[in-house]
Amino acid sequence: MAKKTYDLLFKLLLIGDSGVGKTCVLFRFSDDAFNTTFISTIGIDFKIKTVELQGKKIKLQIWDTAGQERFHTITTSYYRGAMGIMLVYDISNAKSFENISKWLRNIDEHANEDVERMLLGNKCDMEDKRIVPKAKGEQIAREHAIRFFETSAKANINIEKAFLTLAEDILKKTPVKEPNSENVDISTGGGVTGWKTKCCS
Ligand SMILES: Nc1nc2c(ncn2[C@@H]2O[C@H](COP(=O)(O)OP(=O)(O)OP(=O)(O)O)[C@@H](O)[C@H]2O)c(=O)[nH]1
Ligand SMILES: *[C@@H]1O[C@H](CO)[C@@H](O)[C@H](O)[C@H]1NC(C)=O
Ligand SMILES: [Mg+2]
Repeated sequence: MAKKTYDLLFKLLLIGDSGVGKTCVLFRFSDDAFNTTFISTIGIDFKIKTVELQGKKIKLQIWDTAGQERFHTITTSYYRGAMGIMLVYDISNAKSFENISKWLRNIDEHANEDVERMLLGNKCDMEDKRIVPKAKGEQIAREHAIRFFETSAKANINIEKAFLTLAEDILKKTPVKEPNSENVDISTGGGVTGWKTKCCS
């Protein structure tokens, strides 16, 4: 049997208004690149990136949703499977920040109760165009007891840190499994071989 190339699979989701930079944030993380052309996401897309945390190879499957209202039905159907959700606004766009409370309600309605949430104020490279003070972002994050970073996909600020922190927070909540069982598929709970004999004797 072929060995798996990772120990855990985490499913993450990016949400927020159209144009705040969700696709760029993900592209910076997955390909370390940036594009100034705005190509609005149609429906949903995803990228894969494997990271190593606490000696574990963690495969991140990151779903990038379209912010446009007309895709709402399809995008909200992806909330349920997410273990972590990044909620993004644009520090130069007041409306995208006002809409954060709407997106938080969407999470409450459609995601798992124990989903790990994170707030990102993106485009922090545009200090001259800033409308939303950093303190406002910090405040709403505090009110909802979630983490907050200001990021820039363009200038590569806090992008990797945000993803790794979210993955780490999910890892902290993940039950610890028997070590030294590299042939055991611990990501799905299905097709498990040898787990019972190792764990419960
Ligand atoms: N200055 C600056 N521009 C950015 C940044 N991130 C994204 N942009 C620009 O913002 C525009 C929108 O970025 P996207 O990533 O496509 O936005 P989105 O949130 O995926 O939009 P939808 O797919 O429609 O929901 C593009 O023109 C990007 O180049 C950033 O960190 N700084
Ligand atoms: C904020 O949400 C409203 C209602 O869903 C939507 O019509 C509007 O386009 C959103 N704002 C932005 C900047 O996308
Ligand atoms: Mg997009």
